[in-house]
Amino acid sequence: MLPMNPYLESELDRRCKLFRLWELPKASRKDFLDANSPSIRALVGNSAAGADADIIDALPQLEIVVSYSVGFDKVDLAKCRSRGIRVANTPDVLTDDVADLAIALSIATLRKICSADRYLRSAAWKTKGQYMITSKFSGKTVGIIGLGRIGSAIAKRAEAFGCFICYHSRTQKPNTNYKYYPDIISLAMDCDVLVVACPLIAETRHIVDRKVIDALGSNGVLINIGRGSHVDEAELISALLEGRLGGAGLDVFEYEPHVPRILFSLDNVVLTPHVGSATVETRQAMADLVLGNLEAHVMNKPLLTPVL
Ligand code: 8YV
Repeated sequence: MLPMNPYLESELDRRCKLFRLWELPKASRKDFLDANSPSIRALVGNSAAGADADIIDALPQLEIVVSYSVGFDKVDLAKCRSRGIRVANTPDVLTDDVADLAIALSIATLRKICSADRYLRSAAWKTKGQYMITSKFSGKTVGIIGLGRIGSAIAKRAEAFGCFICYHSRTQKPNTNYKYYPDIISLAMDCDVLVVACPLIAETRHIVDRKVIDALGSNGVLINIGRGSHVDEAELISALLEGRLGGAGLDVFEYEPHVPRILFSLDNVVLTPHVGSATVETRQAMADLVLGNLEAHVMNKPLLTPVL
C-alpha cells in the first residue's frame, strides 16, 4: 500500500482512532482485523489500495469508504451498495493538475524534452552537436477518450495550443463542438495525439488495444493519465519497439509500481510515476475533501462528493 499523505494522516490521527493498515505486514493483517474490525467504521483508500470484497467482508461495522482519488476502480461498489456502505472520492480539485500533466506529457513526448535533457547532461551537445529535430504539438489533432471533467479540461488546454479536438465516449456530449467518434478506431486513425482520460470500468479495460494502437500509427502519440489497465501494455511495448507507434507519454502503468524496463531505453517515451494529482496544493485539497466527507458522514449530512 502507498503511504498516506502526511497532512491527511495527522488530521485523521487527531480526529479519529486511526489504524494504519498500510503499515501492516500482510501476514499479520488477519489477526489485526479479527481483533479490531468491530471498531472500524470508515476506510480511507487511494488509487493503489481501495476497498475490495475481502476487506469489506472483514469489516462488519464499515459505514463509509472514502478514496483519496477521483478514480474509484479499487472500490467494490456492488459490495458497498449491497451493504449500504457510503462511498466518496476526491473529484474536481485535481482536474487542473491532471489536465496540465496530460499536456505536459504530450509536449514532452513530441518535443523529446526528457531525451534532450539527457543528451545535454551527457555532454553530447559538445561532442556530437545539435540535438535531433522533433515534432510540433501546436495545431495537432488531439483525440480524447472520455470527455468528463478531466477530458474537458485537457480539451480546453489543447484548444489554446490551436489543436483540433475530437473525442470518444459512451454517448455524445451536448454543448460541445468537439467532433464525436462513436468508434474509437476511427478516432485513433484521425488524431495525432490520443489521450486516455476515462474512468476504469470493465468496459474500458484495454480500451487501447492493438487495433487502436495500429490505427494511431507510426506518427501517433499515446498519452495515458487514466489507469494503466486502460492500455494493453504488452501490445503498447511491441508497437513502440516495432515502430508501429510514434511515441507515448505515460503516467500510469498496468502493474504499478512495476514499469517494464524495456521502456527505459526508448527516447520516444516519457514516463512519470503516477503523479497526475501530485502537487502540494492539490494533495492538500484532496485531503480536505476526504476529511470533509468523513465529517459529513459522522454528522449524518449529505456527503460532499458522493459516489454512492
Ligand atoms: C491518486 C489518482 O489517487 O485521483 C486519482 O484517481 O489516481 C491519483 O490522484 C493519487 O496518486 C493517490 O494515490
